Amino acid sequence: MTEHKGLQAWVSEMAAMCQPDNIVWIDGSDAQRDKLRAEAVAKGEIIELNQAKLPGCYLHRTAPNDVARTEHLTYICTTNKEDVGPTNNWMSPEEGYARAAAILKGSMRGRTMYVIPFSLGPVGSVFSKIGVELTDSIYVVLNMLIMVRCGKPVLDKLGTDGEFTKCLHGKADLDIEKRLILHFPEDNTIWSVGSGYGGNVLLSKKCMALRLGSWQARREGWLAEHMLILGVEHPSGLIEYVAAAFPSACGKTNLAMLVPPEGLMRKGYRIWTVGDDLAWMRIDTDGALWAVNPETGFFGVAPGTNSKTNPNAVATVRRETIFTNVVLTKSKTVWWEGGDRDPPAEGWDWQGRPWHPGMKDADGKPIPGAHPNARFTAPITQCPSRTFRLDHHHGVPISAIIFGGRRARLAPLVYQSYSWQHGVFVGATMASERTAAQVGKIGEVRRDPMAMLPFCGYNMADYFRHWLQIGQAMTKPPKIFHVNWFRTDENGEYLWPGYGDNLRVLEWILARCRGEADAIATPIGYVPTLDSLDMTGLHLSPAVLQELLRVDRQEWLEEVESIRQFFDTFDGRIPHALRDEVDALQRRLLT
Ligand code: GTP
Ligand code: SPV
Ligand code: MN
Repeated sequence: MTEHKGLQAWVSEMAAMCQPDNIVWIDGSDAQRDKLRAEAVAKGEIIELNQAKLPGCYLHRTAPNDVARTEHLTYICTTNKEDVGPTNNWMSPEEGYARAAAILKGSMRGRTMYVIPFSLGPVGSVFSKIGVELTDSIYVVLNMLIMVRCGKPVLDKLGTDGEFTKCLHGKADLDIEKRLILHFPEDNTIWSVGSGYGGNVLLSKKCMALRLGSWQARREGWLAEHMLILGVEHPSGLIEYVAAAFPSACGKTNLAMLVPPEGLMRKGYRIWTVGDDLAWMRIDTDGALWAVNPETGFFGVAPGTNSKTNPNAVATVRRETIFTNVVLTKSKTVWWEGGDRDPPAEGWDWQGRPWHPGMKDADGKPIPGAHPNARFTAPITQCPSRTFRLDHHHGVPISAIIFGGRRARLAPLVYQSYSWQHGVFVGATMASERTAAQVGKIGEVRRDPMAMLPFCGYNMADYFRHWLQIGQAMTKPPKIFHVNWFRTDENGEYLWPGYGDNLRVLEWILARCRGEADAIATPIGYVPTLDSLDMTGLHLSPAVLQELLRVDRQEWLEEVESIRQFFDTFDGRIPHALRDEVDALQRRLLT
């Protein structure tokens, strides 16, 4: 399939190590995909769902110990340890290759190795990067065919000597003791072994687009981010785009597919979904920031997805979708907690065990049918709100960058930074509170700068410096904002309705970018005046709105101390400009 000598040699070398029985090149055709589906069904790797109700849909179950990204087994392998900084696990390249090779050696005997050429971004665009993933999992192949552009057009573009990221994935024994997710930025290489879970094995996603992508972005002067991208169409027909970074499980998918609330829908607002997880952004010849979603599919959380919280997602997963770790019903349909219908009277849980609603474990706790991190993989082309600019080589122009976390207190509903430098400070110091579902003290603040804590592949102090430099290189930089949908009252109830109503906040943000909406200058940034948000059709008492927008000086002074401690973990490497911003914030809070 290719005349690329370097690619052929690498495939042979990896095959000599893993020793598969066969090698199959993925061409991206429907015919080959259908054959692989049938083979995976025959082998029990996926289960065919009710084709009358869910055409083209399949169910996959991962190993019970393999249901989420394993950050403690994820390493960046570089010559110098300081290059990866305090937020990454480090290993030397020699040790990384040796340890993974010991597990991979002969691990594909009796199996087939698939070769998947893929492009992140439209094939041939200025943004795009080519990767080739080798894997012994048909589930991975079927997911990749949805998530990224795959096959022959990519090989044609690669030609005889094009550059590509070498991605090797082997399931081996799916043993957590023999699982490693290794990144070699100096060799443009990723090796993942011992896992079958999405974020660990779809190597285009977090491994290439973000961990290696962030290295390439710094070197080449662009940004690789954990952000959704969406367009807001105004009643006038104008479409403006925003990119937003929220940590995992903080609502990127929801915001990306937002449905306008009744009042604003009637005025003529409409949302265009560009992406829900990744954004690659560059400065174009107009001096503005332009973004593409490097992917073509969603790998979204299933539990909690229903016609009220995310009708566009529900419509997207009706066909050609792979469900992972959800409930299987007797009629071969799927169900999850927080879904649309009542649970089935009986079925099989995510591990394939007989399950019925109300089952309790030995401690009397309800046994969920779907795993809390159960996911759907579906093509963006099936999303009713998808953008018409998916394949545009220049991407979309970004008017605003939004950072956000889950904070019961402190952060107001929305505020605007005073400058790009201040905005970088806001992103670098963003935090999200731990939920009961995570280990650690509930409510404790965990810093997750720019929602990239698990995904920035190099020293984050240098990453902040890179962001500052990008700001200086633009003549028309986006404005930077911070949002918080999760502020609560004294009873722990959310003060803001969220979901569709978040459009009211987006509208204020975009109006600020056009220099149109009113704001008050507070110590932390510009906050909306009480009457500057469009509340058509929403009845929220002025007292609640006031509370949502309140800036508490005492709480923020405590935050300043916590930010200083966080910066100290980077051994003096934090850019001076950001230290200046902490000082300036403190000064504004004290005057
Ligand atoms: P990854 O795919 O893991 O990167 O995460 P994501 O950011 O796409 O997260 P997702 O959209 O799956 O997060 C969903 C969670 O956020 C659920 O718990 C939702 O209930 C919650 N959520 C989303 N939007 C809102 C909102 O506007 N208000 C409130 N209160 N909760 C929200
Ligand atoms: C996340 O955890 O942020 C995800 C899912 O989007 S995964 O692809 O597994 O990283
Ligand atoms: Mn994510």
